[in-house]
Amino acid sequence: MDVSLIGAPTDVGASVVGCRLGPGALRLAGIQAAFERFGATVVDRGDLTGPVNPMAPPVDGYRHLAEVTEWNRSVHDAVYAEVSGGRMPVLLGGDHCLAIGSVSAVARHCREQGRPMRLLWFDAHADYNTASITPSGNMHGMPVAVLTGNGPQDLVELSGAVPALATSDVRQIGLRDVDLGEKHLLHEHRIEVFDMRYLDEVGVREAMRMALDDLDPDTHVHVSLDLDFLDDTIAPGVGTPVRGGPTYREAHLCMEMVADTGRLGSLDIVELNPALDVRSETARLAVDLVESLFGKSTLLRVHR
Ligand code: 5AB
Ligand code: MN
Ligand code: MN
Ligand code: MN
Repeated sequence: MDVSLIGAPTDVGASVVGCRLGPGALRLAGIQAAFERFGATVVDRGDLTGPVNPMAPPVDGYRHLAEVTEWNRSVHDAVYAEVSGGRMPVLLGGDHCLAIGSVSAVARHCREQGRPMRLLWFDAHADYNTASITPSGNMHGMPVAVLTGNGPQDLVELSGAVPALATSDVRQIGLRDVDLGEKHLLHEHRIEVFDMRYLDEVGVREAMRMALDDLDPDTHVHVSLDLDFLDDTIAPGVGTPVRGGPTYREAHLCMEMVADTGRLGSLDIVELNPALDVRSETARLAVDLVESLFGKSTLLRVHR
């Protein structure tokens, strides 16, 4: 597997700043070596550049729409170049608005190839807000809505088709902080959500089995990993921490089960906020999870 690292050092989509430091912190924590330990060949494409965070209030329901659009165009182009060249793009965020660009690029590629796609959205939040229901105007709370066709035109059209992906291609895992307006929309649009209550009731294994069912042999799986998916006690270095998330082992099991499909094609690691991290714990945990995603737990021989 040929992996390409793409840094996007910005927090234009958030109101808590610090995610702009994410790519550097992930590199320092050894992200490249983690891929290499499990047989990947890695090229680090360095960091994209884009507008600074204007720290401005929202306008018509969107904070920093012009800047968010510009960053996502860059992310889209960089991710598309890698994935269409047969490589696995890994986006080092940055805040989660950047998944609009990365997932749009992957969706464009899959459409061109006639391949199905599955988006696995690991997050404490649904990121399904629109301009009319957002409580904050922060665009890192909107990417799933934009990707499925609800949002500002330039971003909704980024993949070259509207919507970039069907609601039936999305699985959300780990949710536990969903705004009331989002709940109504998720329900209305029938998005498949495996929230924390569901994980508690049926267990991570069964929930992941369901999230990964019916994969075609050539389905491209995209993992969008918002680090606030993890319980806040093990991942303090995020801008919007939420209690009651998966434990260390539960999170690893999620990644291990994705690895077992053999279909991982692209990855976002987002929302790391090194300014809020404690001794790089969260960055190092992200690196551990990457190892599981690349098959760390797969034994060559099972002794019975
Ligand atoms: B994240 C909130 N729903 O829209 C909003 O971290 C939080 O990418 C969004 O999941 C969190 O502002 C966005 C309250
Ligand atoms: Mn998110
Ligand atoms: Mn989140
Ligand atoms: Mn966040």
